[in-house]
Amino acid sequence: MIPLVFLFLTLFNHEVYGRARWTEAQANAWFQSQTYIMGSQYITSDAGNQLEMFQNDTFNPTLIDYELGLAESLGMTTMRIFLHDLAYSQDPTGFKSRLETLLQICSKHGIKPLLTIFDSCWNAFPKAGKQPEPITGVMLSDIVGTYANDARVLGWDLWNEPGNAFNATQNAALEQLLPQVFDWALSVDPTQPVTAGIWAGLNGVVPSIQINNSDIMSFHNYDPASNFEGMIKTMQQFNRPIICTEYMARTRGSSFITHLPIGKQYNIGMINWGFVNGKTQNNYPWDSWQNPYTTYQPYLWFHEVFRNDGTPYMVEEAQVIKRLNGCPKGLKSTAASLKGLTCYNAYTTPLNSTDAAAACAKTYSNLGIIGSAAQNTDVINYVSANFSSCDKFYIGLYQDAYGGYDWPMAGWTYDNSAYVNWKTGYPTNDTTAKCVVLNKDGTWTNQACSTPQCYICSY
Ligand SMILES: *[C@@H]1O[C@H](CO)[C@@H](O)[C@H](O)[C@H]1NC(C)=O
Ligand SMILES: *[C@@H]1O[C@H](CO)[C@@H](O)[C@H](O)[C@H]1NC(C)=O
Ligand SMILES: *[C@@H]1O[C@H](CO)[C@@H](O)[C@H](O)[C@H]1NC(C)=O
Ligand SMILES: *[C@@H]1O[C@H](CO)[C@@H](O)[C@H](O)[C@H]1NC(C)=O
Ligand SMILES: *[C@@H]1O[C@H](CO)[C@@H](O)[C@H](O)[C@H]1NC(C)=O
Ligand SMILES: CC(=O)N[C@H]1CO[C@H](CO)[C@@H](O)[C@@H]1O
Repeated sequence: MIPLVFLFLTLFNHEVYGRARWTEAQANAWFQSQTYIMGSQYITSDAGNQLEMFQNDTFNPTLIDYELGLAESLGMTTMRIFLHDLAYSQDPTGFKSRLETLLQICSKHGIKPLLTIFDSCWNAFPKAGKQPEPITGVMLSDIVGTYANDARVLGWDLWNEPGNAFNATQNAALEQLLPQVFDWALSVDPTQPVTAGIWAGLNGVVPSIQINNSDIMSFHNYDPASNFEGMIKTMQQFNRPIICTEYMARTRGSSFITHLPIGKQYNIGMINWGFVNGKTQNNYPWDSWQNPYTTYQPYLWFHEVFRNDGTPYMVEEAQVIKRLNGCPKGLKSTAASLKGLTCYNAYTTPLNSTDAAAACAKTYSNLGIIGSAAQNTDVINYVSANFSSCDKFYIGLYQDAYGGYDWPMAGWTYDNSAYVNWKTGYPTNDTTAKCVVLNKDGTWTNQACSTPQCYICSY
């Protein structure tokens, strides 16, 4: 028989408190069921802040659809999106209908957003001074409650950088409010995790509240690789999944190329600050408040993945991001490779070699580069199984001005120790046959570059 008091507590617990903080096992099981969590903080490039992004007059679903398409093209799986308490309180119904539209667009692009509710950095203390609690609690339980069972939402980042730029009075209020914020979120029994990122060390009352209440751990770090790795190790002590919810400030030594492989190695989620350059001007460093960069441009962009025209700021970064997202919709070869290129996509619309190379470049790839016999076999198996309509495919190898053969990567030229798999009698010494195709039997032959063929891209 179930003791009455236990039954009562269970009911009480469910009705009033929603759910408890996940156990470590629950949190880790959740993490393992997700595809690799990688993405950017996202605000539409035509908005200067979240209020503009979410207000009725300036909400722009067409642009969101285009920009999240860019995220999808890099294989990103999440976007960290700040909501805004003012946009909500002006018009809760309208705000939620726009949030619904946003979630539909996210879902279309395979993006599960991490929704961020409150912010110490960008807004003032929510409704500072005058009874913040009721407004805060209503908004939280309404928004989290509306989507508590919605698989389109990755999780709830309840408060961005709690205490950043707060004075002592505000901090004292925060110490009272923050535990309630977690309680309100859990009161509606969300199926997603709640978190609030550590941003200035683990010591102090506020970080302690964050650590003790988060289902999954999250942190911000804009430091070079060794410090970043140290922070991951520090966060591992809690035995819970970890997401780095802010990094990437190129001039501080925090970049995609340095940090993404470390994040992947430790299997933590990776979300950088900045996506498409626009009205927030996140390409400028933090000192742009004092130095507005009106007379010269920064020599290296601080944040952002894409330029405003939709091209990546650095193609090499786009390639690294895409590759670490696990070769979306293509072959991931585990065989020995050249320059770490392991992902392949084949295309069946015949193009001449110049146009094929340009088509690859559009997906942040090179015309196929094959680095070993095992990789050649992987590629052949992949195209035979999936692209049987083509009997040959352009790869990137081409005859240079001296009659040698090169791969199409800057700074890398043909060397005789590199793997080749010429068909007997090839390459022919024909100066009109400077491009190379991979044949169905795995051999390579050179031919005219103008002939339209299927082609393979790699990155
Ligand atoms: C919201 O914006 C749309 C398009 O700009 C407009 O048609 C509609 O009337 C607006 N709704 C409200 C409640 O202001
Ligand atoms: C702290 O900041 C709040 C909000 O800006 C302000 O109202 C208050 O006077 C400040 N308190 C102190 C002690 O500076
Ligand atoms: C967090 O949990 C630790 C260990 O249980 C405890 O010592 C600490 O006081 C808690 N922090 C807060 C702010 O409650
Ligand atoms: C092409 O010419 C090079 C020297 O120029 C020669 O070594 C090679 O055997 C020739 N290949 C063929 C297939 O005739
Ligand atoms: C490929 O076709 C394009 C036009 O689509 C043309 O400009 C280009 O010169 C062609 N390249 C070769 C190698 O034939
Ligand atoms: C992209 C694609 O169609 N991949 C398929 C290629 O073939 C293998 C083996 O049949 C499938 O597992 C892939 O899904």
